[in-house]
Amino acid sequence: MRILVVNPNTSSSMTKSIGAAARAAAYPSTEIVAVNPKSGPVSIEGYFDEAFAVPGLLEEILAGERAGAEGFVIACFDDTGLEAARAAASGPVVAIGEAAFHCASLIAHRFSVVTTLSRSIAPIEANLVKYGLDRRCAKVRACEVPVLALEDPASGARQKLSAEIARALAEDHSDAIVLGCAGMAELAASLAREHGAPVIDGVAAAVKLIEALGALGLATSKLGPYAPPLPKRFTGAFAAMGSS
Ligand code: 5HY
Repeated sequence: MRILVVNPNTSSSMTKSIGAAARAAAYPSTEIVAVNPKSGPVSIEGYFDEAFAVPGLLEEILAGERAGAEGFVIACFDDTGLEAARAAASGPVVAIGEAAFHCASLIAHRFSVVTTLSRSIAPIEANLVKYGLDRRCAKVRACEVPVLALEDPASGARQKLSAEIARALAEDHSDAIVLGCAGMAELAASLAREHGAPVIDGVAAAVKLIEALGALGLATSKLGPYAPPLPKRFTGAFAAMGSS
């Protein structure tokens, strides 16, 4: 199976670490192709960045579809452009937030999410309500580490993240932790050992769910809101996205 993993921000170094985490989780027979758009924000922190990341994400999804990708992972924790991507692609599309929430709810009574900055909390809380999983989430917290600081070992990011996880386990009565950023993927295993609790990374969770859907022969239903976009003219900067 070929899975396209799209990092919706334009940080190629982050795409590299996300691709590595996806390959580490995938079956050997699964081909992982990790990409990011050329245009858009270098990191996504809040609604404004998210809005500008969507067109680039959809361009990558459509290019992946033309290149034969059979499954798609949206590797940004606010599940950037998920519904539009499901309309655009024929194969299954799973976003890392949704994947992590579902996996957490299968192995824990309640989970806490630890994301980057406070401005990222509201979009995540809105997604939990949209997915009907808000009752399983004890709290969405921020460790106040900017997304790109996660890549800098000298930033103290891991310590701040670990300290917020300790507070979540002590105060939220949750019995699992969900990492709230794709840039945290490679820290999941060591943080789980350190805290003696399940720590879930959405990148790995999404790859395994796409493989499972593939094995079940399931793809996005095209009977309802995820039906292919209607052919129409697009104008200006997005003229290429349209079809007559
Ligand atoms: C992410 N931003 O996973 C989100 C995390 C966040 O660029 N990749 C990003 O803070 O919303």
